[in-house]
Amino acid sequence: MTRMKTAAMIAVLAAGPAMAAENATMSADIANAEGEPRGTIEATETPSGMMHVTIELMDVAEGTYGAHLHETGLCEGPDFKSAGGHLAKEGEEHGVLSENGPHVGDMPNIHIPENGAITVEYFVPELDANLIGDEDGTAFMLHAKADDLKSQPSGDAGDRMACAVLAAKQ
Ligand SMILES: [Cu+2]
Repeated sequence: MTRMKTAAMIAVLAAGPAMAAENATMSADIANAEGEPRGTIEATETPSGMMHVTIELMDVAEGTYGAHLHETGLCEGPDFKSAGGHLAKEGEEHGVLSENGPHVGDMPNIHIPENGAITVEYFVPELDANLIGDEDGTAFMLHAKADDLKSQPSGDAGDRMACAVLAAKQ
């Protein structure tokens, strides 16, 4: 009996590293289509179940821009279409102004001031490191226009301006 328990425990331990550790952190460098750095993103699990996301942007023209997590962790310029649509669960529609919204990957617009730099923090429900680190990964996307928070499927936020592939932080 004791031996069986030990065996089971070893199996659990062996499975451990493949699963996201508690308070796992995912991070990435953000770059535009020319590969020029535009900042960083870090997403950390919290005991509440919400993900704490911190985005630092720099060298972005003053304005208001849509920001989302996209379903595929692939940033191929110049259009970044490789990142696919928004990270979303079954049946979710885009935007907090939609009855069936938002997508898990929908985040508030980011208002860049005149100096081109800002740091924002979000608490994102329904998001965790396993979802970000799923088979095809996850990308952060900064758009060229503001997200209207209701147009399907992506808030009419325009071109994809800067992208980042999230990965487990070492
Ligand atoms: Cu987007």
